[in-house]
Amino acid sequence: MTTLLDSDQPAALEEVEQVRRLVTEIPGPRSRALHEARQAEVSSGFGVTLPVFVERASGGVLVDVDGNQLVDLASGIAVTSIGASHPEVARRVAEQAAKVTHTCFMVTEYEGFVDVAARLNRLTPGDHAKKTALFTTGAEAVENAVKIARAATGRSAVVVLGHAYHGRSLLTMTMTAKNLPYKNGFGPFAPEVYRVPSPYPYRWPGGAENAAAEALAQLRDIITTQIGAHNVAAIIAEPIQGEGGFIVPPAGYLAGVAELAREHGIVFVADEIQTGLARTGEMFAVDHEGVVPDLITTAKALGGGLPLAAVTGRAELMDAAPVGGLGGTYAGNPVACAAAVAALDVIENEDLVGKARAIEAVVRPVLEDLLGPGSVVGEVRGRGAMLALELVRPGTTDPAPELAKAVAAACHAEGVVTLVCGTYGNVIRLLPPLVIDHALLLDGVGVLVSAIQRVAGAES
Ligand code: PLZ
Repeated sequence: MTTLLDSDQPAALEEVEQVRRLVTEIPGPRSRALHEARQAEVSSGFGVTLPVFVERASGGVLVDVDGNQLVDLASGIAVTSIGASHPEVARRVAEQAAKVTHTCFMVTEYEGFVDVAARLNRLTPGDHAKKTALFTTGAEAVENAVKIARAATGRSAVVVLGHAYHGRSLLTMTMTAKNLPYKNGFGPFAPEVYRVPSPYPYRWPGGAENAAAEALAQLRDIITTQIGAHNVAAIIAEPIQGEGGFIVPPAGYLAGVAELAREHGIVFVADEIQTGLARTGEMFAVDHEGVVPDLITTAKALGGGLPLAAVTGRAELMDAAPVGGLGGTYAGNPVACAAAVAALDVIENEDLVGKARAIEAVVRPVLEDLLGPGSVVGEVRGRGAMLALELVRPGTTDPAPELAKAVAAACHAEGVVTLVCGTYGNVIRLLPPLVIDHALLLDGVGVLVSAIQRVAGAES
């Protein structure tokens, strides 16, 4: 029998030509049949952006069961930053799985867990002493950051932003801003979660240029007069808001939050689950502003496609929970840790920070060409390989979610996987693998641009 380890050219490692190629309509007949079968077996609570069944993937291409090759501008929501099924991840996962798949780190230890922790302690901003705790999903990392902040401060209140997304568990959906589809019908919610306005420059009532100062004044006011600063354990913010619409905070906002937190002994947590590990053209999005959070949550790109999440931060905070207070059966699973070591090697050795910047340099001008008076594109924003277009009714800032839906559907029909996000459902976001071939990237973006032009034409 041939295994992945002793074959010269294992199927999973075969190169997929980095081109878009459609051989059927999208979704094709086999995908449609499988999707129908799925309807009978799988909870309809799971939505799907594009009902295509993927058989394999490589770099920036997804190959479906009908043999179509799709351009991946989503990376499974910012996960496969190093490219889909990276050969180095496949190799180390196979090696690790052949040795030991699971012990539970709380029962007996293994090196991979410590290796990943050490890498994150070194990579994250700040030269203070740091420690890391590993978990499985992003929501768990956020929950544990809150537990750690509460244990360290002896306080209970948690401050989050408008447009925030932090997960789907009880605490993290409470922290998430948007009702539908994340919260509706799932309450009652967790107590002691307080929301402050997010400085959304494009939509800030006082104008983008005043957003940072005014939002900071509101944050200070709410914390001191409504909650009581002495009751606040943590302020948690995504340094670029992801699901909420790729909202880049105005310059100075994050630094102001960090300063306010320091002033009052509040733990400042940066949720870098979507933005972290090279995605935005810095190793962490807070690095764009030189801000050093007390705790940072990571997941997604960390595991190179396997489920792994982390909380990294000041050693004295990370040690505040009692022994046995943190953990989980699968937390920091050895196979996921092996994948993470491979992913971190690729991120560091292949200059994925530089690659994210190169993607912005190539894509941003193409997207900005769509701006102008009367355009359906109200704003182009984001950083690095986390870029987005906010679609509006021409001549206004009124959100146009149905246009975003139509544009995404047109892209999907032509084999380009794009995602919609935003509180108003009107933002098209691009999250390509950072290693994507530029010809493939421009092909995908070209399809997006013509879809927008078509939809805009129909609109006017
Ligand atoms: N924090 C900033 O972006 C996950 C959500 C997909 P999990 N974003 C994708 C969906 O609709 O469920 C995310 C994030 C930020 C936390 C999370 C949660 O990470 O691994 O999905 O739990």
